[in-house]
Amino acid sequence: MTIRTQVGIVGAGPAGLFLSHLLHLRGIESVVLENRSREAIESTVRAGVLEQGTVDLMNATGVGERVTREGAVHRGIRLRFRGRDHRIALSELSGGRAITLYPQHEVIRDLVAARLVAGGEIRFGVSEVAFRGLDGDRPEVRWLEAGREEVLSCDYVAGCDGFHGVTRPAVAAALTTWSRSYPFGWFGILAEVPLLSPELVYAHHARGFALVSTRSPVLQRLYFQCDPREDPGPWSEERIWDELERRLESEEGWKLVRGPIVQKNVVGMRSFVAEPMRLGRLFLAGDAAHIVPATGAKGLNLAVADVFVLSRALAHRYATGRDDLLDRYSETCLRRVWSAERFSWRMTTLLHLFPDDDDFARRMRLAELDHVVGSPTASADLAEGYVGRPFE
Ligand code: RFL
Ligand code: PHB
Repeated sequence: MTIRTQVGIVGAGPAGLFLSHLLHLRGIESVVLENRSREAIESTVRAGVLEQGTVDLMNATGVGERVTREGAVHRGIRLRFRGRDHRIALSELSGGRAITLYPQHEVIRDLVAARLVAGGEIRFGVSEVAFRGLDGDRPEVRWLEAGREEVLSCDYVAGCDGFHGVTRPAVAAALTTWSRSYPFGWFGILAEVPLLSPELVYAHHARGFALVSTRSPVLQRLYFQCDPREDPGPWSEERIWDELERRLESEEGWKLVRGPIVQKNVVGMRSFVAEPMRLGRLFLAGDAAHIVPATGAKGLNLAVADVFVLSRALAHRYATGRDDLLDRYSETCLRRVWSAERFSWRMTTLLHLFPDDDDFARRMRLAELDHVVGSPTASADLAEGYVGRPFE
């Protein structure tokens, strides 16, 4: 069966769902194809930090009610090293901007609900997504659903299917890529304990990096640097808490509170960019086109910034028949992408231990940290990168 739409979107992550929502608000039809179930995408734990630009866009487009009510606005972060905390006053140093702690799967729930209420079409549980005619005027997306082959005939295709999706590989021959795998991963846990800190704590310790984040007043998210191949299975709760306690040690009376660990996993740390982000009528957006290590908390925010640019360019094309904004899509997005790549790489190298560090490298990292918290200019530079630039 062939379905006709204006924009075919592969992937119902933040990029795909936000794109579909933004296009709808501009009167453009889309169909979203997602290989997982609605339950799966609405419960997978990933990001937590939303930039002000992301929250502003949610509010401006009618999906900001819950993030405004339930999200926690943070106006600073703490860098902890040599057992002491140093506050980076994000808002004071960035002209009043702030970050909001609100789980990614709640953003997904808000967007899915908004799309379905507006009559939007999201096909869950599809498989074998493939493309035809991506370099022509009428690209097609084909897939299997409940054992049947379906075809979407569209004007444009958006590849929003994340780093492990099928869209980027389908055009790989035309792309130039840059990447770096870091020699460590993050061991992440969700724990049922009360708030551990009023602001996020990024800790640099001789045993490696650790991070205290939050999901709600009763559920906390913590991470510590580990071997990228670490198997979280054998780690007992006690061993996890012992490791976190060591790395988060404080001379200032801060105490780690232990409690039940309800989830644990290990994620890799990678930087990756594919250029260009547009090939004919195919547009790549979000993790399908670029990955940042999680230290800078930028991935979801970059995905939203991409589709903001794309929705505006498509709306301009449909309204005027002109291609100029679509022609500039890749270049416009890549400026922000490379800036976020630089920031995330810098935060990662500043805070982690690298296996080949010698004593001098370790000492230099401490000198860098002293510089970042001691120099108002360096603190402001970090704050500006962390809160992110407005989307416009
Ligand atoms: P996603 O979220 O991966 O969504 C892609 C969707 O496409 C589907 N899919 C397919 N559908 C159909 N056919 C196929 N062949 C398909 N293949 C895949 C997938 O099922 C999925 O639903 O990509 P998107 O939309 O580009 O969004 C990117 C963000 O999810 C990602 O950048 C962030 O999670 C990164 N990230 C963070 N970003 C932030 O901005 N702030 C943070 O605080 C933050 N913390 C994090 C993070 C990522 C982490 N992990 C798990 C790597 C913390 C962690 C631990
Ligand atoms: C998170 O809460 O998951 C989180 C917070 C800060 C980061 C990365 C992830 O830098």
